[in-house]
Amino acid sequence: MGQREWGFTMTQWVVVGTGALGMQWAQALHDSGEAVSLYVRDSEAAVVRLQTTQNSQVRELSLPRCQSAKDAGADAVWLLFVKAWQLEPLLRQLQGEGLADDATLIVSHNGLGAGEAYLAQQPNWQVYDLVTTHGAWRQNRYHSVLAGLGQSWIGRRQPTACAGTESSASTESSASTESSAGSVSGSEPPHWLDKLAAAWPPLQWDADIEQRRWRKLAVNCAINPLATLAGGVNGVLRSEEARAQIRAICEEIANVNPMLDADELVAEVQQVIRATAGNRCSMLQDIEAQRATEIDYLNGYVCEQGQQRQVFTRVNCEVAERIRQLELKSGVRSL
Ligand code: KPL
Repeated sequence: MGQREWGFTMTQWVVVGTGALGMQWAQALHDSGEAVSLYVRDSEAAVVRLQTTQNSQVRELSLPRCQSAKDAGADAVWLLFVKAWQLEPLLRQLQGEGLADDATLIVSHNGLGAGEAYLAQQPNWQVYDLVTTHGAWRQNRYHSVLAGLGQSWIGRRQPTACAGTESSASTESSASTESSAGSVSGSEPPHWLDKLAAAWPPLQWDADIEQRRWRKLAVNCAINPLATLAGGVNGVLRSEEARAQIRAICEEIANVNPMLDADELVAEVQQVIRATAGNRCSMLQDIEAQRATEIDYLNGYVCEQGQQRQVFTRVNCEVAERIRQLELKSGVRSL
């Protein structure tokens, strides 16, 4: 359990990085009276100054910098808002710095498959997945702008429906062990959930977070690469041609994961396109900023899973290849 003071359980939250959503969660936890620090590696300062904008109102926030995993204390709850490809190097870094053997980690990124094999080797880590539909973008390194309010779900990490059986078994065996900061079983919410939910509602416990992650995967696989290839805001995907591509992507995903229904996925994608019609998706922003995209964990992941299971995923494979070509051109991927 977390540190107890006068009968209350104190939770120490550590937000990793200064991604747009991480900064908004840090602000929300701070506003709700929680002890939050920020893990940033490229600064020597004791304090990190952030700005967050919501409804055109700019707010300033100073948070203590967590200098290494050891500083955070064994009971800390880590919020990892990173790009999918940053996850594994980050976990290795934290572990090298002395992250607690039974650390509590809340992971939030687009896609599936990131750091999966590595996480499976840490049976005592308490890993939770956070899926959110809040939208935010970074005005600069330390300034996050909230683009739209959404909702969030969190659940204990279960083996990916399509993950290999070895890693599944070791993750399952850890799901029923008690942690210093986490829950006692895979389907029971941890003691800190209410605080997180109070900080930025609505946030719900989802005992089957894996299926929600797959649904978000489908939304990202349909919108991100297609809007990026079209070079426009998400609203460009309302064309007939885009609708046909979206359907093909969703059908392939539903074939890889038969727990999903292709019609429901298509409807969800169309609803997100309507709600974010004026936004430039994160993949397009990455390409424009000459950053690596998350394609390997989106359509690339679906393509790989299709090949492993001998399920037809031609459209996802083609789309992944076209985005990789863009990355090659901009020099963020090498052959
Ligand atoms: O999450 C998104 C992203 O840009 O990564 C979507 C849902 C596609 C909205 O832009």
